[in-house]
Amino acid sequence: ESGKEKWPRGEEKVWKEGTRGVDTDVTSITKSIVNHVQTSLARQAYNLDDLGAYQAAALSVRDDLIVNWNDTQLFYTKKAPKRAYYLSLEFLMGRTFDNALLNLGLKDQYREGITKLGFNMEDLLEQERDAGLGNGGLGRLAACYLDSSASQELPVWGYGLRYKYGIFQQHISPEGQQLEGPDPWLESQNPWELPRIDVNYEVRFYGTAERLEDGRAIWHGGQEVLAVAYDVMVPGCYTKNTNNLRLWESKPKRGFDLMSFNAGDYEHAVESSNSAAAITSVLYPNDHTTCMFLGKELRLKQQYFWTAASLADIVRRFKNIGKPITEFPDYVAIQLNDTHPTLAIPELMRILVDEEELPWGQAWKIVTNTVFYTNHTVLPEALEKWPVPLMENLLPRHMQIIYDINLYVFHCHTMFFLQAVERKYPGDRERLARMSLIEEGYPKQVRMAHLACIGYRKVNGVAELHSELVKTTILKDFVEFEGPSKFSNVTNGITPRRWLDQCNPELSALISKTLKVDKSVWLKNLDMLKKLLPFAEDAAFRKEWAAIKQRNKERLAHHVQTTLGLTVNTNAMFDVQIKRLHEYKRQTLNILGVIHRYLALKQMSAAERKKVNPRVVFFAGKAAPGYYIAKLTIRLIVNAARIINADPETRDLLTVYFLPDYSVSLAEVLIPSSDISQHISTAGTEASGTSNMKFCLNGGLLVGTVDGANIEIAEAVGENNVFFFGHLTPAVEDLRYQHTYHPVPVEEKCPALAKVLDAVSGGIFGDGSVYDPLLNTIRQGDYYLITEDFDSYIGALAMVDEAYLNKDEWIKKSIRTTANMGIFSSDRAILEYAESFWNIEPIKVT
Ligand code: B1H
Repeated sequence: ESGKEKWPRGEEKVWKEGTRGVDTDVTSITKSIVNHVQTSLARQAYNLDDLGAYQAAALSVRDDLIVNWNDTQLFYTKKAPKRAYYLSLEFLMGRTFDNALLNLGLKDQYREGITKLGFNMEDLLEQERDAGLGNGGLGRLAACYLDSSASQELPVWGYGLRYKYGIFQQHISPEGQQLEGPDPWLESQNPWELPRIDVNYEVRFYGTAERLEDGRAIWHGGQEVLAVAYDVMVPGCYTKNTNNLRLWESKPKRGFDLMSFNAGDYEHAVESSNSAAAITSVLYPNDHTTCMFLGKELRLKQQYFWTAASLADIVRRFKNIGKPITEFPDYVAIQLNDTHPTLAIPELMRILVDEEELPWGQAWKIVTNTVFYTNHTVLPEALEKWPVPLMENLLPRHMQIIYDINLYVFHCHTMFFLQAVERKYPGDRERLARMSLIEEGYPKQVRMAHLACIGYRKVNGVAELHSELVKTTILKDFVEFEGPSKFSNVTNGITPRRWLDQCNPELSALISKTLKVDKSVWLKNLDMLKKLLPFAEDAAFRKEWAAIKQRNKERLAHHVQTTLGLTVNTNAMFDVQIKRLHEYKRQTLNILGVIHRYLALKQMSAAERKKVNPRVVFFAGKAAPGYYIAKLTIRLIVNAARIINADPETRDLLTVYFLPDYSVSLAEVLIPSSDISQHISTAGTEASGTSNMKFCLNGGLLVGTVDGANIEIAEAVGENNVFFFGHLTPAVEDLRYQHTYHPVPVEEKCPALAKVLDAVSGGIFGDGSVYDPLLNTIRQGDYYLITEDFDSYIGALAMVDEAYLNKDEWIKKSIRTTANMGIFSSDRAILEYAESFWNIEPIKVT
């Protein structure tokens, strides 16, 4: 008897008989779908459309996920291992249905069942709306890491916000202007989440913090808001392990503020319930642009609401284990995705000091052993700073704690922070001012990255070059002060499940067939792709490889035809740049290069044109709604495309498309079709980039600057398989200095570019003056060094054309690129976090 657990309730046999498993045969699957059509949707075969069929099929898959999710959570609770929590304000999940089917290994069975029910799988997949709860790379990285954690059977949960509106929908006006529309993605039911009304916490804002004699404080008054949990199931690939992404929704604590209701102030009562709901209403679409923090109280509210609810939940789950609070770091690791959740530091201090009544030093030790910080950018405008008056008003207790950390924290458990700095660098007032958590000024501001840097156990960048830059630029003082051991690198990764198996099923099948290995194996051991290398020499294999690329191009062309009504030349080279619009990413360089090509084509004789390699250039990406220059770049692309595509002399050789409303799902169609993709940021500005990895994994070649993860990709695939150009990072600072203090006119610096600028200003794409503000950023100052890199950029594209002439060699390059991309699997990245930071281990759910 002993050792065997007691059944908790009722008759064990009856419970066991009632337990549902995962349906794996086609008959059970169709039965389950029909059942959902009839009971969950209350519909029949007579009145079922694609959307209804998708919903029923999704509910059926959801049942399977819930079975695995439930078993996983019970298993984790019983084993009580150390867990890691990934706090991210963004999770750019995209669609779930296809991913879940593939990870469960049920796609073929579902396809058969759906066909039998008279529907088409591809049509149903198109019914799902993207979960667009992120801006770009940072949010998609979080989603890839969740997939990898589950697939590698790591006990990791994500924490984020359940925005009612995801990233805005982008429309393009007839004039070529970006217009923003809301993204009410929850309007049709979301089958992938479980509302957990019973899991909720109260979160306080405003009020007053009264210090007590013993160092604690009482925070009272103000406004209380309720955080309610919604759990999103995250299935691992070919494993039962199904992790959890917990998203918080804000609700008024009481539907109405009864006091003001009784006082006859109905309007105010309704207002308070509105403002509570507003917290998780909409994702901020600003990416890393300026003015992110100016007066954005709601954004700070989002950040605190989410960190407070998440920490309360983490502490509660830890307490259930029954260990003393001092052992918190042995059971919990918290990874902060950028500085957005830095309030976790003062909040955990508040919990430990004010609620758990620990002495300050002990609390600080726990915090600094639990929390890890990933930096994603060195662009100065993206470093978070919050005005002290705003913070003092909204979070009075946290402001006290931040001041205390600055002045009184026992740094390295021996000294106060600023005092320690002072002792190490006597009399160096400037350094003290530079390092302080508070930036002097009107108003004073809290520097979140500095708080992150002293409150965290490890700080990492996201690619080798970027991690070096973090150490030598923005956090230099801290590295000098503490030594380099706290600062490290984990190069980003991408999940090969979505970014190869799901988006490029034919290539995935070819790889399995060629390696004679089931995809469930190589998709989780991506280094096995290396075994493709010898097949680059195999002509039959190359033929299959090229045919798949061609069919992927046709799939994209079909998509463009059906969504935009445009016909794409699939005999051309496909050249793709898809990412947020930002000056540092230099879409402007790309479009000016396109115009340069167009002008050159116009100059050619018919005979010369015959030798030209046809090219189709795709752009997609959103601009922050307030980012004027980025929006103007879109306008230039759209209007240039209109003229170029309509030119009968050149249109067989060059066409340009701006595909509106870029999303994860659109990326899944674009990426497998590319021959080349462009990652052309000014050296030292793109921390990593992750789409570069996705293109290369799918056998697209990279055109890029020596920046971010491009460098490591080139190391992995061989420099002869990438097209590099442009100045290197160490030159950038000097060049900028020259442009500011010894400017040379574009006509002299880069005549080829000057001609292009003149053509645009001269009006070949309509009123040229419209683009003056954009072109002037190049003519004057040229902060992102377009004039410096233009000639070598055009040179790199010429090398691309030349290399493409030899189709056989080109395909070899493509195969070798894919074969060497294994290390960019997010499985590798997440295991690095697990082993070197979090100290957690895989546990397989049985
Ligand atoms: C990245 C951001 C970012 N870096 C602030 N920083 C945001 C900053 O809304 N905000 O406040 C949103 C996003 N995003 C990207 O992270 C880098 O630019 C990429 O180079 C990198 O690949 C990606 C993932 O590490």
